[in-house]
Amino acid sequence: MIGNRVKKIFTIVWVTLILWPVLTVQAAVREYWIAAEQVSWNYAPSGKNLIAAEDGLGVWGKTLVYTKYRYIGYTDKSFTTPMPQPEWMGILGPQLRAVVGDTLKVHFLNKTDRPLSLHPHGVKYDKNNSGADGGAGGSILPGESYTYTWTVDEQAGPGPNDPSSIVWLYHSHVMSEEETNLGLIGTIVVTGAGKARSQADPLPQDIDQEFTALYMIFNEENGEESGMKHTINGTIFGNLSGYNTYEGSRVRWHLVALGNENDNHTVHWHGQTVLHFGRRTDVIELMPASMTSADMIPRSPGNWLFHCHVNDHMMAGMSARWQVDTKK
Ligand SMILES: [Cu+2]
Repeated sequence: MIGNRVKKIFTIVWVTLILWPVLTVQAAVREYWIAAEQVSWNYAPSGKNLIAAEDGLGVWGKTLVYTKYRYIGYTDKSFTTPMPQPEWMGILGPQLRAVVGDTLKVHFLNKTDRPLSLHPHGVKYDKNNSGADGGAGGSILPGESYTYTWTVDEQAGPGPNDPSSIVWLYHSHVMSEEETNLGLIGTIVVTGAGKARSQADPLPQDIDQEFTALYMIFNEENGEESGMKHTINGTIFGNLSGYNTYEGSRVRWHLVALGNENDNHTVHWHGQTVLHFGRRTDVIELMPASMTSADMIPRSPGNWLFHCHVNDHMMAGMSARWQVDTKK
């Protein structure tokens, strides 16, 4: 009798030990420290049209530097060391990452002169953590801080027809239209449960590299043409660097847009095609607040155009260059 009971206890202990890592490995609390700051932003730091030098910057080159507001990531609660960010992210705030099952904790500090917030798409939150809707985190005054807690539940992750990771926008939502135009925009990328490389590295196992692109027209001068900055990640006429990849690598492009009724964009890559929900294409349609992802395996090495295919937008500088090197 006693032997049986001992056996039973051993079995329970044994099963628990075996299952423990399986039950606990996925869930993580991922913390971010993000400040809103006033910055001086240059839409074309080279001062040149890097796509077609002979065309110049047109009316859009009249003024290139404006005061913008940005989300800047920091490494810890002291808000002293900025989080390193790849060049290709341009004006975007830090890219938050999570795996389904995780919790995101975002410590927000408003270093600007106006009330702001951080409102996420996709993740699960209550009213006080929505960064909008009159909740406690809906309007953070200058100099104040607030911690948002968001649950990355199954409904925040890839659906049955999605790739292994998907993209969501976040932005300020006190006066949403003004604040997104000021530059207070970032993205969240959520990887499906069991699809991440490891808890420390939420990049999906089936992907080598991920890029994000925001297609958006910033309105700097109340609709004056010279102030309508047709940007990719806040830059015009090829003034974005760092979209560098290799022939044969598995690349995922997360594409987002924001703005107004003229922010209807057709994202186009030269030289390669992408797979978008099972559809093969080299042009993807975006409308304001679109969020979508497309997979590419670059097949043609070279320095290629990445641009909006709407004629007016292309003429106004909505283009960048990206590089495909021969296999490593
Ligand atoms: Cu466009």
